[in-house]
Amino acid sequence: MELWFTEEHTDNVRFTMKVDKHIFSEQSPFQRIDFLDTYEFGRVFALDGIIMLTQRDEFIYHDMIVHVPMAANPNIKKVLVIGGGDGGSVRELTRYSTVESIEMVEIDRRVVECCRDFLPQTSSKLDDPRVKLFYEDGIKFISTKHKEYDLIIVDSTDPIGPGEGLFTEAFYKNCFEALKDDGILVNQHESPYYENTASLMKRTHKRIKQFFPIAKVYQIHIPTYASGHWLFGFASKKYDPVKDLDDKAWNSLGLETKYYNTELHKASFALPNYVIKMLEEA
Ligand code: AAT
Repeated sequence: MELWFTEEHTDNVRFTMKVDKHIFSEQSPFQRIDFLDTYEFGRVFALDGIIMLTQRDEFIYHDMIVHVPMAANPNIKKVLVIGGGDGGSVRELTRYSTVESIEMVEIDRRVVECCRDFLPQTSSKLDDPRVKLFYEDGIKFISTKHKEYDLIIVDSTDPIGPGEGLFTEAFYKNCFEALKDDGILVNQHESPYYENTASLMKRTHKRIKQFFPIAKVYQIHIPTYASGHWLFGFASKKYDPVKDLDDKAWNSLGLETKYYNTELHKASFALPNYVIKMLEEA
């Protein structure tokens, strides 16, 4: 018998992939955790039936959530990752010898434990000596911080379930407080394409731009996320992600990346007209 995994992208659209093997399922105190091996995308990690990452296309997400801010300010030393329990963002951050401290706040300890068991591809650098793990709600964690971080990466689930508070005004205000005077906030910013996520992405932009003098979005192409067209937010107190990009400085680091390059960095901030309009209306 054939086994297929289906995610509902909208009430009228479904995305289905053929499963080679069911690996693991568990209901944690926060969410349902699943790991599956698929023919096309390798190992798939899902929370509450929504794909968080797949082995084949996670490089796109993690390259772009990390290397874009790191190239915009080469002096980033202290980083906070909120969510991201699979370890993919941390893995990319550890490649910079200039980064001195990486704190990761993941609400669900079981996500980290399961990814250590079933996803070494992303979790392998969680034991780097610069990394400190906290199993707490990121919303609460950030509320007591003041001018501590050069970069905050919000690598979160969608705003349904435990990730909901990571998309609120109060949370973005606290991120602003927690960042140094030249700090950068990058966040998972939903998709502009289908109405269900487009409304979330507009609302998110509206909330972030209230607090940050520079608030932009940039795009990535992820085959396994709804519509394949996804956005990250880049909010900053000082650095403009395109004008302040020092191509030469980043390229001289000699980091090998499968998706990111400095030309794509600039190009990813060029948006389709319908997305520009949505952001203007937000
Ligand atoms: N690296 C890509 C994977 C993710 S997973 C996002 C993580 O955020 C999950 O492990 C979840 O447990 C954690 N999380 C959710 N809410 C909170 C919170 N309040 N505090 C800390 N961690 C939290 C991102 C996938 C994006 C999917 C887009 N469709």
